[in-house]
Amino acid sequence: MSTQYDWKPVKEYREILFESCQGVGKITINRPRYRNAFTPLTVQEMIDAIDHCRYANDINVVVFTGANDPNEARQAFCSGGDQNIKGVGGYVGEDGVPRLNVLDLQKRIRSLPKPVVAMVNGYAIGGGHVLHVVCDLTIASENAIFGQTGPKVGSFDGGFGSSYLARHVGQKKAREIWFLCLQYSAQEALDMGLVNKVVPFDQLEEATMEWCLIMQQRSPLALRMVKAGLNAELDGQAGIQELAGNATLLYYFTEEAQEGKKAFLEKRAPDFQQYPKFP
Ligand code: S0N
Repeated sequence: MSTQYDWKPVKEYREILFESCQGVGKITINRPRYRNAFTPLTVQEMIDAIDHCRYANDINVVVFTGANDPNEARQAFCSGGDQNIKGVGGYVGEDGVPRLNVLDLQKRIRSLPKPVVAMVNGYAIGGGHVLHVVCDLTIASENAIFGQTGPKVGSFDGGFGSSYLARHVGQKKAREIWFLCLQYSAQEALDMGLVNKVVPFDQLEEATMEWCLIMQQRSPLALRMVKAGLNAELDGQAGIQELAGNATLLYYFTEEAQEGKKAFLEKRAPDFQQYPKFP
């Protein structure tokens, strides 16, 4: 994909690219030879990059995408776990230990207090499909293709990959997607509410950046609270913990909260009654 943006490298990795431009952090799975299938290392690197985004004041929105092979007619966003290294107990890392660390990445995407956008430039299949499902927004190019393969290749994601998918497309459609393992065009994905927007391939990055820049004109705290609220509705106790944590953060900004701390340090009883109670 050609770019008109001045992407600057943030950190060097082996299997991903991590760049930023205009407040947007872009994480690109860089294994086009394997349709951007992920290994434990790819996932570990994505976790490291998204953790960086969490603390970086100059990154307000995160974009996930896949690298293109310019010699290939077909492009991929991500084709899920690398089947070459799937062993007993998970995907075997360079240390010889099998693991399923993509679940940790999913949790981080959902709990990042900043919007995360999947910029889907081709196949989003298997765990690669789940990756876009857990992102807050999905913008797809017209050539994008979506689908799960788990029951065809000996895996499944009964977590966010199923429950959150069903929240997007409904229970019947989610069961169809998982039980039949068919592939869906970008237009079909749009029609079923699986993606937010479909654009021509050569406009994908521009359309994604346009939305990223609009979101950066909105209140970051408001976006953070809305994301936590939308997550909490689905995530049970863990979701409530996130939402409540954000409420605590806001409470710390109040004089009422400051009074508690001040009274403790001044060795006196706190006077909480001096503060207004909002009906
Ligand atoms: C993406 C597809 C549809 C593209 O088809 P196309 O264009 O015909 O290309 P191919 O010729 O098939 O592929 C080109 C080369 O790339 C290799 N390749 C493609 N995908 C993978 C892959 N996932 N792993 C390893 N290699 C891959 C091809 O082999 C080919 O190489 P050469 O040239 O040497 O032949 C098509 O490629 C496709 O269907 N790919 C497989 C999709 C798939 O089944 N993915 C795995 C699904 N499972 C998961 O993702 C696990 C989910 C998961 O991680 C998880 C979730 C929850 C809980 C735990 C886990 C966990 O297991 O960790």
